[in-house]
Amino acid sequence: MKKIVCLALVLIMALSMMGIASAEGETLKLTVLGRQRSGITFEETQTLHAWQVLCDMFKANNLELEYTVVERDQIASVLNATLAGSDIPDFFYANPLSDADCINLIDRGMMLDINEALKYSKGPAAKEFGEGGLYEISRQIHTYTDGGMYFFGNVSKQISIDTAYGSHAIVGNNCTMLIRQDWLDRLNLPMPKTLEDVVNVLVAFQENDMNGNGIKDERIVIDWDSTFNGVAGWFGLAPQVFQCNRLEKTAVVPELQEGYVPYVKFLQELVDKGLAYLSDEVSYYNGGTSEGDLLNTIMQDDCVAMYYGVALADHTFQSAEAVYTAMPLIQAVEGIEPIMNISHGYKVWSRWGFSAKADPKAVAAFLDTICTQEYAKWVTFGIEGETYEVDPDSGLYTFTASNKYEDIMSTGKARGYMLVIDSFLPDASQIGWYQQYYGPLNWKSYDEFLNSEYCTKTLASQYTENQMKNLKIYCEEAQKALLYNFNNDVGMITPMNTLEEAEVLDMYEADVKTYLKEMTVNFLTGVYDINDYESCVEELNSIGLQDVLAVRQAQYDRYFGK
Ligand SMILES: [Ca+2]
Repeated sequence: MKKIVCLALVLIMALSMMGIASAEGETLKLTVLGRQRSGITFEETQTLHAWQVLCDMFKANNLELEYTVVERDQIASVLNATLAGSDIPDFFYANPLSDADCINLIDRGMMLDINEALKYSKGPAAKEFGEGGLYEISRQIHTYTDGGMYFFGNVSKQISIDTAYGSHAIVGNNCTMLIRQDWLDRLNLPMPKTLEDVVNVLVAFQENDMNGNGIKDERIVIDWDSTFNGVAGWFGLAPQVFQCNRLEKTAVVPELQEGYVPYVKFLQELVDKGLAYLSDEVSYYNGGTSEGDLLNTIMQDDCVAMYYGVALADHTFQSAEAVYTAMPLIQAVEGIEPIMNISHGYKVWSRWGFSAKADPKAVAAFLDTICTQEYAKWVTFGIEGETYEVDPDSGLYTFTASNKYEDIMSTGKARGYMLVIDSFLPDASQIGWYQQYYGPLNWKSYDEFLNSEYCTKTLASQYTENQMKNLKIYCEEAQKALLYNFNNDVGMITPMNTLEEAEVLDMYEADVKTYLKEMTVNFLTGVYDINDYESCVEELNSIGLQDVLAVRQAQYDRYFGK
């Protein structure tokens, strides 16, 4: 008899617990609209272990996501069609929308103020979107004029050094001019220190037929239609249009800077003397783009005397004896300080948003998931023991798998970054945050970094002596130079527009940018005459340059709290 009572009590307790569980554990749902990741399809992604791990992370917060993933080139039209109708997704990749489109959605009451959802956060999201949190930078630029936060961006924290211009991500994107050191040595020539030296060295390389093919083809290769090319930096030109000079807190147009006319004249000299070919329209980057691929192709002819690359480049496309050294900056014009591009170590980019009809509790559960260390590690490193290892002594995370499509599909192993980022889920990469190496991978000065165990042991074991020498030269230059953001500041640090600003940009910016992109090449090919520079500036102003510049400046003013 006693036994039965006990059983009944257990049964009642179990039933009442189930009752509580079902009230609390009601599955929350969100619909998601994103675009196909390049390389791997959504169907393929769903077959991987990493995908299951991701689903489990959301499930642990009682959340189920229902995905609609469209082709990359169709996301803009699908998004616009969807937003015009009634069946709006709860969460979507908003990057293809213009600023004016986004503001329009806010003004029509179609977007959820993320602050409202954060009230339901169980901790991680409230913390990370708050002061000192990882997403603080996103709150800063995505807060609209009415105080609501209707969008948020991807964020990342990289291995970096703190500078007066902000955090400098040191291991990737360390752009520098590189010169054939082995050719300088063979001719017993010193490192060029002036523009005249550069010309003389290039002439000497051709005269002495350094590559031995009987052709005067040894040359500097330049990305002509951009000021993101190293040479422009010698003339103090910002690497991108409307880039922010963080020292003066101003929006800068390189084509209007003091060094621009001397820059064009120097390029003209290189072209006229056959020391640079206009047909070499290359980008700094070692592959992955058509301009980067062209650089690799040219390199196979063993004729690249100088190019804009990265300090840690391995030069696999060059002949085996080629040795490149990072060039110290050249001051091209007296009174104009040369500049460098640096990749910011703490940044935000791209845009995501929730529609007003999304359940704020589900939104909180979503944000609570993506704001965890678990998600950030999954994005950046993947799954421990499968795609990364943690050194038990140093705590250093090492990614051990491959990012190549063929390898992912043959091994079934991938990190989150390759599957969902920049497509239908946000990025929260924190490479410098989770890799502990006797402390976080973040230093107070270049010297501190160069003397760190991470640099002298870990990096030194991964790169050649020459690559490490180039990194050191790069650091020494960065320490002295005026620094600009490697990425486009527009969209990265510019806070949201007002509707009036968005309309000005819609009206003028595309034409202005097209004109600027073609301007330098037009001088070099004789379409324009550099002696007639002033009339080009007048033309630019007549198509709205000053209006666009004023909007960008107003945005930077808000960013800096002016
Ligand atoms: Ca030659």
